[in-house]
Amino acid sequence: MVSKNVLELVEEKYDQALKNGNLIFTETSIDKLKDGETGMKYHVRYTPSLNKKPVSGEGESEGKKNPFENPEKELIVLDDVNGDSKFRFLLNKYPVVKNHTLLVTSEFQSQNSALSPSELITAYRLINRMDDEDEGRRNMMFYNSGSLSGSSQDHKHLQFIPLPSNFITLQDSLCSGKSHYLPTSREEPLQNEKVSFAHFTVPLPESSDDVDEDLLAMCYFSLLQRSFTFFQDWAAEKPELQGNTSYNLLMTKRWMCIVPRSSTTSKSLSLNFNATAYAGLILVKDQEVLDKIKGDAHILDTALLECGFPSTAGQKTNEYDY
Ligand code: B4P
Repeated sequence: MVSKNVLELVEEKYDQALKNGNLIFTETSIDKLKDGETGMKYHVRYTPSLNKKPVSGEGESEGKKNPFENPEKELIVLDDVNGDSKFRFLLNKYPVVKNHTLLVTSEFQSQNSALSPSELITAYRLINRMDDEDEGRRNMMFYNSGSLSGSSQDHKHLQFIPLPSNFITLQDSLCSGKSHYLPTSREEPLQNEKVSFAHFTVPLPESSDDVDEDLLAMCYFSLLQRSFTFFQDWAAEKPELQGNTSYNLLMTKRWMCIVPRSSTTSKSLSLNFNATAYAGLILVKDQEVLDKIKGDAHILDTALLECGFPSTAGQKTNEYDY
């Protein structure tokens, strides 16, 4: 069971690690933008200094090491999250937002593997413990899976970031006022009709008492199934990418969403996206790119589609079923 005071532990550990230089926080400036055509809101973070961060698997030996095999003890918040030696809970060493954390498997597992029911419920419980609705504190978990998902580490890790206060994500708007249901061929996952990229979303139950590992696993697999339809069609069109099943999973207490991915980088914008981008949280390291986005926020919708697949809003499952 996830300990009750986990948020306190995260904050204490974070302050200590920052003070002692075990964690490298990068300052960002933020522009709040809205795409007038789709209504999607964006928080665009700009940080030129992140260009200097070591790239995993390249260059120095530090970059090649698996950081989650023997994590730095100064970053460990919980060494054994559930008392079964399966998961550790760590601080992100290179955050751009305070209290960015990671749930990592204690033994190596591939970042390409599907999430287990126990990983899903552990992530949900962590969110539940760290959220405080009265104070407007909400967290989002994301899982970048597959080589085109924006992931840079192969060891299985789920990430948690506090959402900006009062920020309404694409998925929040979709799920507002909707009750939980499990997608079937009669009732499709939600997608915003104006947004161009596929983003299969389901509302989760209001009360955490109604959420268990079976419910989360059923939601996850029903959304994943929709994504696999694209990969199957793709095998015929782009045989070089056959077998690549990259996607982003995003989850808050209110919803779960899966975005199938076709590329890490938008060519039109020269910008990399991970899961956070599909909730409207964009990280930009280049001034020229930032200026373009500020000139017309709608170019983000096009760029996100380039790295995803076209939306199937309004189509029935049997029209595009796996
Ligand atoms: P991945 O899934 O592999 O990759 P990522 O989050 O896209 O981050 P990436 O490493 O590619 O960095 P980027 O410049 O895009 O996650 C690996 C995670 O492990 C990362 O969080 C990484 O920082 C962390 N990590 C690496 N070495 C570690 C170590 N020794 N100990 C503990 N953790 C370690 O982005 C830079 C940072 O900003 C990343 O932290 C990223 O997650 C975060 N970020 C990106 N977009 C963001 C957004 N829109 N809002 C807030 N944060 C964002």
